[in-house]
Amino acid sequence: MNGKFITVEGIEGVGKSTNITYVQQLLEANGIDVVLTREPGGTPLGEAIRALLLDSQYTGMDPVCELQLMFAARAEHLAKVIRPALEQGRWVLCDRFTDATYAYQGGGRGIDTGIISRLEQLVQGDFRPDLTLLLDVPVEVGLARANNRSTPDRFEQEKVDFFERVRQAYLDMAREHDRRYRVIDASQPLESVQQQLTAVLQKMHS
Ligand code: Z5A
Repeated sequence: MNGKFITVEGIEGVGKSTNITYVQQLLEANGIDVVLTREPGGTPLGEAIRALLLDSQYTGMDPVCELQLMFAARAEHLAKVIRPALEQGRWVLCDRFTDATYAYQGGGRGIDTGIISRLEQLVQGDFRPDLTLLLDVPVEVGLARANNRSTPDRFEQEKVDFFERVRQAYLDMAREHDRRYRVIDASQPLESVQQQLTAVLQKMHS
């Protein structure tokens, strides 16, 4: 595959949505053809699964059900959007991917990472992102930013200790996969966050 696959990760309210558009514009300004997408979602079927996953009506959803819905949406997304775009030489910029499953279903819900890894192998084989941008903030900062918004979805109703485990799982993955990950200090003002992102991306396509 010729294109590059970049994922953006972090706990709730870190500023993924705010910054992913900035990253897209930066790449496009350098003549790169970018497909912006997200997980769970990114296809009609994936978006229908996303609606189920976020619906507060299903509070208390069984963690293994949740895990399998994440990978079901991902299989469709890979087949219909991600792999075809990369094969055409386009770059895919994705708001969350499998690392979110390790962080939320593994770290947050406590599902054994060996089980997640088996599903990852089934759905993706050896396919992994070329670059993962981890926007990192202390949990209280992320939650304070997110709380300024509308009605909380099923994940946003979780307690602080859930998000502490999610954040720790991300930081552990960043250490383990340090060639793929770049950790961005997203607690800084937006201008500084975007300077950090620019520095990382300039290195990538220079
Ligand atoms: N999930 C999962 O469990 N397993 C999986 O495998 C996958 C996902 C793929 C939906 O994801 C949920 O799915 C997610 C994990 C789960 N749930 N949670 N939590 P999502 O990515 O769609 O939802 P999200 O994490 O809740 O995203 P978000 O709430 O939209 O957050 P964000 O995009 O990171 O934040 P934002 O909207 O860009 O910024 C929040 C506010 O902060 C906003 O007012 C900004 O203006 C402000 N902001 C941003 N940056 C700054 C700085 N630097 N300074 C000051 N203020 C700032």
